[in-house]
Amino acid sequence: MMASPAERDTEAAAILAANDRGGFSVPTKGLYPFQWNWDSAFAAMGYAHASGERAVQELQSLVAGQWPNGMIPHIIFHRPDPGYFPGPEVWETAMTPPTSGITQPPVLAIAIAALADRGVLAGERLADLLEAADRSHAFFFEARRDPATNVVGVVHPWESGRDNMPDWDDALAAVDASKVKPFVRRDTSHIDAAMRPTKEQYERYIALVEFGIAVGWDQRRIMVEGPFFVGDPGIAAVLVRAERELQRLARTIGRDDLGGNVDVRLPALCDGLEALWSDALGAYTTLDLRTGKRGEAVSSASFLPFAAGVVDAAQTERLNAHFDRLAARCRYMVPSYDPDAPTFDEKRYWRGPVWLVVNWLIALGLAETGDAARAERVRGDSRALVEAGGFYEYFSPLTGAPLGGADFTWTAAAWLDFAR
Ligand code: 2M8
Repeated sequence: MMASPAERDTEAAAILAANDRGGFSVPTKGLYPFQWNWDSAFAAMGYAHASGERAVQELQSLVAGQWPNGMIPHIIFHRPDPGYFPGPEVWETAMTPPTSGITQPPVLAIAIAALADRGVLAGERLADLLEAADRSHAFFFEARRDPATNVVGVVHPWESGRDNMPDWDDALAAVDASKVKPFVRRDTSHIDAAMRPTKEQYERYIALVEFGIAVGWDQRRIMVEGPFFVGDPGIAAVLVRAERELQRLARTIGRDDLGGNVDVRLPALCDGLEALWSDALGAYTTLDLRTGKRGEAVSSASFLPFAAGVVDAAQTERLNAHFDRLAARCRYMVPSYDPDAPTFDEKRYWRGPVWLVVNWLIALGLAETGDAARAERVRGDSRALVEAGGFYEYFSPLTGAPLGGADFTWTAAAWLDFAR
């Protein structure tokens, strides 16, 4: 049902309030009952529209889960909830508060910058959050960067945030799941199984968790010896942008010590991102760091390097050609996977549907490179999706049908801060 922008504003604020668990948000009631890493960073930018204090709290509660090695885990289990699998008893990380054992795209510094620029985050609290971001970026550099290529990769598809994107298929299929004990998924009791990853994929997701447990969650061993390590243009591009934001803010507040390591890390990270450019495809794509195989189709992550400020003129031309081809095929940009690929699936999670938070970062990058028209296509489509369909987890790029969980925190935040 089509709602007016003002009605959607009210609904978005109500969703953020309803998903507030007292200082941290859950992505949505039922399906995801804990705090998720990149969801929270986007949520903070949404909360800032109602309360700067609440926005700052969201980031503080996120960094409360940071590990001694600097990793900010992908889930923080502040309170038990039987409604999600795998919960803390499966991860066995022995952290306080209990957490998962992997990370997610480091949107944190981007959110810190947004709050600081709005004037709701300053002084000691800003410095403390920047320090947490710096330690998290150092973790990526040490434990998620292939030293030979400088490519930043993920050790689990869940780390990418784009869980079942087809580019992970081959590397995931090679993971041995024969010893995984039987388990009961909870996601398919909340959502139609046709919109979620398959059973075979879930078994391998759990096999990767069991590998982490077997090596005592030694994050370098997981990168070097683990069964899955794939270069990810999504996480690599977000990290480069996050490093730039960290450096800018550290300089602004006269704390060069906090941004000092960026000088060392950034050139390597930019080289690593360039190593994810596929000339055959004319786009950034994944690179399996065990086998050397590159992803063969564009995904929404192919357009994220615009926000990292690394795309040259020749690359822009080739990415624009893909963008325009996708834009002609899809009523709503940006599909999470190439609709011309045989593995595209209009409804299945990260294999095709549009996600507003990815659109948010893509549009930001396009606008910064001076491409107002394509940026506006992405923003306008995002707005139209919510106006017609509400605050769903994801949407069909072909019809705009709302999919996945309802009343979603980051979709509400994306509406308030980007799409409307
Ligand atoms: C989805 O991932 C979780 C695992 O982390 C799941 O399916 O159980 C992804 O869309 C991820 O990007 C997101 O952060 C999370 C919570 O919204 O859900």
